[in-house]
Amino acid sequence: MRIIHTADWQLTRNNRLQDFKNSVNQIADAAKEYQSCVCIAGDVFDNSLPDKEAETVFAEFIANVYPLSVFVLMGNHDYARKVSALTPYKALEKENLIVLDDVRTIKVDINGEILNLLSIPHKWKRTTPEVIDELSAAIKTFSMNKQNGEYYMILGHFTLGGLDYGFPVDVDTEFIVPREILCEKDIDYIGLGHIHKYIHTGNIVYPGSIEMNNWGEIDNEPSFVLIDNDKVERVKLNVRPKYTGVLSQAIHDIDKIKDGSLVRVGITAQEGESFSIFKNDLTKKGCDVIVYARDTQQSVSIETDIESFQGKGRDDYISDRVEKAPSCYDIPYLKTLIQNIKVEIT
Ligand SMILES: [Mn+2]
Repeated sequence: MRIIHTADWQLTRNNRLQDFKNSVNQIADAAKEYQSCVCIAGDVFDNSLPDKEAETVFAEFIANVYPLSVFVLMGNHDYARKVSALTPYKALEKENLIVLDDVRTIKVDINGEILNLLSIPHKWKRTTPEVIDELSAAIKTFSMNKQNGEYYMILGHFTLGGLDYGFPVDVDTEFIVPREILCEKDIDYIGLGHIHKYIHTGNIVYPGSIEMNNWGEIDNEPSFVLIDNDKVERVKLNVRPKYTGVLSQAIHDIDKIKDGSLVRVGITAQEGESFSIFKNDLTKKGCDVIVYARDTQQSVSIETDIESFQGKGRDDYISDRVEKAPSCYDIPYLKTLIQNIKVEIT
């Protein structure tokens, strides 16, 4: 039984969709090479109303790997109460595209081997005792009915309780599943999504996202997982290099910045001229450059890399970010800072 486990594609129309598509293509190539099915553990789309560009990447992937089976689970980004991002795909009733938007078990024949899947989509905004009871019962039933020689896998999109993720988990707003209910010993593989970095503990795996979604993820190397019977292998994706730093440091690091990198630079209102020269150098190296506005005195930074956000013009986006800045910031001051930087770099 060969299975590719991936998650958190978060496809959306932005200036980085090509990077994501590049990763999707590597997953398709691997699936075809290993003749494996593909399990996407949630958040294939960035939101419940995916744009045409994002849908095209996904639809092309399905066509590309045909007739290999693709199981796609609903995550919190795909989720909508009535019609989710996945509902139209479910309506297709395609044999090789199985949409999992509910807690249920399915049994499928994959090249003569039997795969049993229990799906746990992200339908709850937070953990309640009732939900945990429901899931616990479903997992128990699933593991108790085990047939010899068949493969048993849970595909889930949630935060697994009790792990140290390196960032705080808000228990009031996160859907957290306690590890104790997963019946780990009785399940062959527990394939999760939602946490954007590779985590492998026991037979529980988060494969990580397929590209960096935001700059907080710069150190998470994107990957997917290839399961070949008992063997579980992490496969790192070949993604473009990234660099982030304030302008003075970035200028110092110019030789370290690899060709074709995505580069993010923090600049102050006074640095416009040196930034222009630096940006020119980077462009020659085939890099894409985005900036964020910063101010040394107030240690303020406002993202201005708005090309990566859909549906809003650059200036609207920046104004919006400034308006919504935490109240500890001096809003009129921020406006002036942004305005100065815009004048400096355009
Ligand atoms: Mn998620």
